[in-house]
Amino acid sequence: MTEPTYATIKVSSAKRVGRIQLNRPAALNALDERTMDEVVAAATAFDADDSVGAILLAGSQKAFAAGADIKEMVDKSAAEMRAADWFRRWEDFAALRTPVVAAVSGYALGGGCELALMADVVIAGSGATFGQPEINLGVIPGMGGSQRLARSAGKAKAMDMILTGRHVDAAEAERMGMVSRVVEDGELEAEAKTVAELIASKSKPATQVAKETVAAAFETPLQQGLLLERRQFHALFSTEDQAEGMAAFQEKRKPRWQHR
Ligand code: CO8
Repeated sequence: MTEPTYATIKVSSAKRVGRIQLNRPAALNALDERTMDEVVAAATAFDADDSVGAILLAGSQKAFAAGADIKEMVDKSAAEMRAADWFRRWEDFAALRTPVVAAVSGYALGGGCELALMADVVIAGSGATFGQPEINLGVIPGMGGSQRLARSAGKAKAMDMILTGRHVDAAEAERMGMVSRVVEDGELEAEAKTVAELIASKSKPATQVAKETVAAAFETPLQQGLLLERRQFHALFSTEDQAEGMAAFQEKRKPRWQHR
């Protein structure tokens, strides 16, 4: 099978981690239609690949992504925006079963911030800047920001960021619950890789089910979520990895995951 070639992203894989790097430096990784298609296509391909246990999404040092591509949107009519429904493709990204680790350096604005919010673990460099500046363009977030920011950071912070368009630095983003960890900029790449490789080294059915179950917490009432968790827990006893993991504990050795 020939590997797909991409124009706006760089894709590689090693140690069970599939890596996608946004690569439109001249536009600060602004998400135009082609970039969105390529990110979703590459992530979907990794998701279907048994040899990939985590996806690492990165930008450049200056920008994770500076938002949806304003130049591509500037002349669009409401009818064209509605017909193209550009941002719907991110539903496929949000539905990935493989855990996604985002390594955020520099600007994560608008769609870039929303892309980070779609990741499961967000590692930020200390110089990273997050923001939803769409209000300054006369629009609102369109890739999930109003919903996901409110869920991860709460109403007060979501309203503050979305209504004022103000940027927050990595430390504030971490306090707000948008970010899992902040590391020195120089350590970002290594830390994100370590986290992705660690997740990828676990049992794939277990990480998939863990992601799915935590994600359900944002959709379900507590009792339903707790029931789902117990059912998922029970179901994992049908995997070879559960038997292996518990046997390895008893035998005081490292588990050898079969990922099934
Ligand atoms: N789209 C297109 N091009 C961009 C974008 C963008 N979002 N961001 C930066 N660029 C381009 C610049 O135009 C510039 O190109 P050129 O050299 O050809 O003029 C190049 O990248 C470098 O940018 P700057 O010269 O501006 O770099 P600075 O270091 O001076 O500033 C900033 C960096 C602060 C990041 C600045 O570029 C900026 O403010 N960018 C826009 C940020 C923004 O507003 N993002 C939100 C976009 S809208 C969105 O994401 C929501 C999508 C939902 C829409 C809902 C519709 C249904």
